[in-house]
Amino acid sequence: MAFTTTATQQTSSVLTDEQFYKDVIKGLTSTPKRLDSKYFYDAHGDKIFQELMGCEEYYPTNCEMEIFTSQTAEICKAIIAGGDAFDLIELGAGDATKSTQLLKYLIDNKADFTYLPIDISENVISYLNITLPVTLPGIKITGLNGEYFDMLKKAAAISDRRKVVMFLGSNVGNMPVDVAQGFCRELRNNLSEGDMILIGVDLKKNPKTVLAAYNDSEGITRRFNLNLLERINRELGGDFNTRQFDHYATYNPETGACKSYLVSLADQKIKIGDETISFKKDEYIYMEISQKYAIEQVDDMAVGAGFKPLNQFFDSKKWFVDAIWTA
Ligand code: AVJ
Repeated sequence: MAFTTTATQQTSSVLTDEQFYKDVIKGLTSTPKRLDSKYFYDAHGDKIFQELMGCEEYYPTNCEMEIFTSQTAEICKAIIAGGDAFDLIELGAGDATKSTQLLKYLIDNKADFTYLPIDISENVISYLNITLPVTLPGIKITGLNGEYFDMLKKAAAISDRRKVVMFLGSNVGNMPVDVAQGFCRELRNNLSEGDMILIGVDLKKNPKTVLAAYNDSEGITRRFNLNLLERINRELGGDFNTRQFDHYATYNPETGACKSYLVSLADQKIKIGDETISFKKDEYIYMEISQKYAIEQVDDMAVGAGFKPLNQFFDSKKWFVDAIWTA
């Protein structure tokens, strides 16, 4: 599968170049320097992330795919048991390969639902709007391009049916634990009693296994990170030389935080529009967190946010969990 379409019929994008520029300058003038990983996902980043998902060392996709293919009926029955007609909302849908397993089962079993994928990538949303009706005949789909909560509110304005919100692939890991907790609380506040969450969480495991997923031997993760510098060059008129930056990933088994950085290989000055950003040799940009959880923390997060844990589905290695929570 590849994102090649450029046609659009999505609800308008809310990510402007001005916001991107402001966030980049703010991040790179902070101490320590940082960039927001949500900006990884332009058309190039989407493609590199797809490569990464096909890479042996990047296990989360394979684990969640195993869960969705081996326990499709159990998961879908739990969703359907919550009530008749519903909106199936997916936060950060990406290419929807994993959710397609569930969508297909729901359509085959005549469940009455509309699929509302939400994604920060405009490229992803136009791709899904065009391709899913072909691969899944009979699907009702409304793609929403933008930030999670903006689009969730939009979804609530479109329909007042029961909501089932999927937040898969350990997307929740892109937030530190306390932020994730607040995010789940806000999610709960945007939902009503009887609504559901299906959340995919990457679990703590052998630290070497985790680290290898974020420091793969082919260097795909490296390219994925460097692409954000290239995106800044392309869209904001930056002059980063990506050969002057190195990818560095760390995993702390105590906290479960896997973090990645780009390290400057020289003293250098970067121009972005009218701004000049100075780097010292060995100075880093903090790029991303991919938080891993102990299984006990997953129910705690649900309860802390005001949800009731209903179900947990594991892959055979117990490296990943998809949990259902009810509001
Ligand atoms: C899309 C946020 C789930 O953190 O595992 C993969 C992104 N970054 N490799 C993750 C990512 C580097 C991914 N998520």
